[in-house]
Amino acid sequence: MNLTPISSPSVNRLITIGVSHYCEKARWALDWLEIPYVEERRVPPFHRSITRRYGGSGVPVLVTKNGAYTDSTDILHYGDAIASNKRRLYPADPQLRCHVNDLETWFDVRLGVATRCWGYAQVIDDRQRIKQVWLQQRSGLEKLAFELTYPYLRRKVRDGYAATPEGAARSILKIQQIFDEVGKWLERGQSYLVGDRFTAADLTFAALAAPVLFPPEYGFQLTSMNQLPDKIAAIIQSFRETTAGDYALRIYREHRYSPREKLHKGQFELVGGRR
Ligand SMILES: N[C@@H](CCC(=O)N[C@@H](CS)C(=O)NCC(=O)O)C(=O)O
Repeated sequence: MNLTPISSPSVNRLITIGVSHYCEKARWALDWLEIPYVEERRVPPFHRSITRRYGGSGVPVLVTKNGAYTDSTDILHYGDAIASNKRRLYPADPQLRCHVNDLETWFDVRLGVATRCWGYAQVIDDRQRIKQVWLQQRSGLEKLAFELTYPYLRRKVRDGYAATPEGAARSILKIQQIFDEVGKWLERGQSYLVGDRFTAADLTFAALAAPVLFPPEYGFQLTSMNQLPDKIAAIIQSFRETTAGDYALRIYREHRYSPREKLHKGQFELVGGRR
């Protein structure tokens, strides 16, 4: 686990790129565990001037009074260890815990990388659409910096994430394989991936699958389905209709916001007090 000592902030700070699904994973976990934090959204590549201060490069980074966590999995483990509510993301049983850890790593390394590649391949060459994705509610200065650096950013994303038509085609196959595998487990009749309750494995699958599902409860405003180009909407619809896609959307509906937050936000119904 990466933990960088720092001077103590009065409130936890979550540094993110708002749209990032790894950031969504961390944001969801903190919401679920009811750990207070303030999200600080940055526009790439300007997040780096902050994340580097804490010993990381990418996002999410969680800055706490105990130090800074520079990886989503570390953030989940930290949150789980300090949460005062009873909603643990990792089972106490060593065998189940080990299974959750293995699935989380698999989704982090395979699914998250593939869905990001596919997602960026759809938008990175379209200056207006990438602006909608990156510049929501950002300052004039960041908008100006984006305009000046877009050609550089575009190249970085294309090269760094293989976000090209060929990369996207390869990624779709990988995503389908993972969805098929997860679908097979679920078709045995289980409601969750490990044991009989919601864990970090379910959260990670749903968050990292989000770029091909567009869940309405995603913790950052995504383009609505009817504003997406038909070709992209059709791909998303086909993933939504799979067993694994349907399960991830249910996990979002039932577990993305705590009942208290649902009431507070006023826009989500309380689902029978179910966690
Ligand atoms: N394994 C890392 C992956 C995080 C990651 O890939 N973050 C991307 C955003 S999706 C990022 O920060 N990219 C910009 C950069 O690396 O500077 C985690 O789970 O936190």
